[in-house]
Amino acid sequence: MEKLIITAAICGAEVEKIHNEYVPYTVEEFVREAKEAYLAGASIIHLHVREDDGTPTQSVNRFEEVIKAIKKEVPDVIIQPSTGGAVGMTNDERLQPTLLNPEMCTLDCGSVNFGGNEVFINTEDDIKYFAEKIYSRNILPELECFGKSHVDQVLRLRKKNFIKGHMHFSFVLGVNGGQNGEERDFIFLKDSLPSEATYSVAGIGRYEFSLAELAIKHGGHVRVGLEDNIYIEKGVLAKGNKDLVDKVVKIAKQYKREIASPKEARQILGLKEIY
Ligand code: KMH
Ligand code: ZN
Repeated sequence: MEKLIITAAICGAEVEKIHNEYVPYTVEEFVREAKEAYLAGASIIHLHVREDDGTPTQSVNRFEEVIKAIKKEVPDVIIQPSTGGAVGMTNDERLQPTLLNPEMCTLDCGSVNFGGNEVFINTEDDIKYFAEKIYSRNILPELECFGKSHVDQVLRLRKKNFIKGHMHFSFVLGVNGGQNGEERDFIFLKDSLPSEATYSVAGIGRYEFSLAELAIKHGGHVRVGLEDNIYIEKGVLAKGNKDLVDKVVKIAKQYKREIASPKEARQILGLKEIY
């Protein structure tokens, strides 16, 4: 089996320090969380940024500041900025970090009730607009799917050539409003992909480690992090993103799945070798 790519989603736009004190807000905190996750085995950092007071922002200047500081400490890690941002942001606001030409970024592939009563809007025209900007900046999109209808949307857009090149999916399962993250949900989604595609799973809350284990067993890749889940086990808060990555590495060892370095992750995803 391919080596395992671990993505650390270190911050998100919703979780706050009142939920887990290790959620990063300041540049120093971002560097700490990214570096420790990398040292634990993460080759990709899925990145949202915040103002120092915790307010989510898609400001290109803030992304630049945080990415530069992380890269100074861990130059070879793959940075994957979010273009999802937070619910309610405009498309151009969300797209700002792509102006920095990162290697990867997310592309959200459908709308979903988010956390119950909010709606995370990604219409077909929105997806086409994001895709056009992302490909024109030579960025590999991670195709974020909150359910099966989003996978179907990607495959329809692929036929019309709006989605190009290597397809790397991320199944984000367990959002209140999206698809659940039970084994049958996972199997349904992974079996819907063309054989040449790669995928990662991000289980929200209680689904984080059960989905990680399924992906490890079936040859997929894994995302964990405080964006998705703040607990290392039921009722016990994780002491930072590294705890969550450590736990995935332990599960991978049980299945004899080796962990991919950033260089190996680039090979698997078809990214240019820049280190
Ligand atoms: N914060 C969510 C509304 C992404 O990063 O692309 C969207 C999100 C998806 O987190
Ligand atoms: Zn995100």
